[in-house]
Amino acid sequence: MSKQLFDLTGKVALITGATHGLGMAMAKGLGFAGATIVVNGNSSQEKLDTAVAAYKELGLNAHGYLFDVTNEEQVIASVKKIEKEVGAIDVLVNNAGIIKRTPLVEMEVADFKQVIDVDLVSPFIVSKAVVPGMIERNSGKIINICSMMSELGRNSVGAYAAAKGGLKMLTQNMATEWAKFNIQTNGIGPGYFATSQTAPIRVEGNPFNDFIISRTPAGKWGDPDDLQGAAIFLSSNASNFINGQVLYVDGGILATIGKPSNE
Ligand code: GCO
Ligand code: CA
Repeated sequence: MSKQLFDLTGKVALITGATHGLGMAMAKGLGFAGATIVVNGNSSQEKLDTAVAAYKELGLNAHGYLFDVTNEEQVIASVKKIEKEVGAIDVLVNNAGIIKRTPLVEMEVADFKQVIDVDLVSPFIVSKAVVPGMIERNSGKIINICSMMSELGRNSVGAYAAAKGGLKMLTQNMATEWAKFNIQTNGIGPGYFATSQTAPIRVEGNPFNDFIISRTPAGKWGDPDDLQGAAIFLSSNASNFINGQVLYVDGGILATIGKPSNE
């Protein structure tokens, strides 16, 4: 019974930006729970093919689609293609994102806008393309990948924080508009995870590395696979009455103010 609640057999899940990092970890989780996974990448066909091969190596049913999530025309055409070739999209994970670490006074407006475009506007673009089908079928799951920066500020990541804070509110608004169609829209807010995105700030001896470890009650960086459970939960029948929530998977960062360095 409880196993069935989390079973994704027969479901098709589209995960944007799933060629590496947290997107890949969550896509693997959905695949292990039985879903057919549709992997979106943007940088190159070669990188996408390598990723799809890696999923298949694990025995997962995976398909790759190359498109730019900020380009509405490409998104609409790709969603049509996916629904024709793979099947109706039951689960959408809006994961693709970028970060630029520049203090606000030094940041170019064009760079600020690019971060907003990828991290905030694209979840709207992709959802807008996928949701009409979900409304028609009266069923769907949308997961927006938020961040610690949906709740907190930090020096040099102003555009990213503005986008991720916005994405939290977009999640609540999607829930407001779409819950009545049996579409559950929620967010996952990863804490600090060991990925290529955080590689520049994760170097041994870097004060930021020590800071994150001491700031996190669990005392370590997250392992991307730690996100699988949250992704499966919010994609499955186990979350059928959960709407507009962000589930933070952060080793306890948001639970505490932290501790002085001598404790
Ligand atoms: C940073 C980090 C974060 C993480 C993550 C936190 O520079 O503070 O890169 O932004 O990437 O999103 O949830
Ligand atoms: Ca189906």
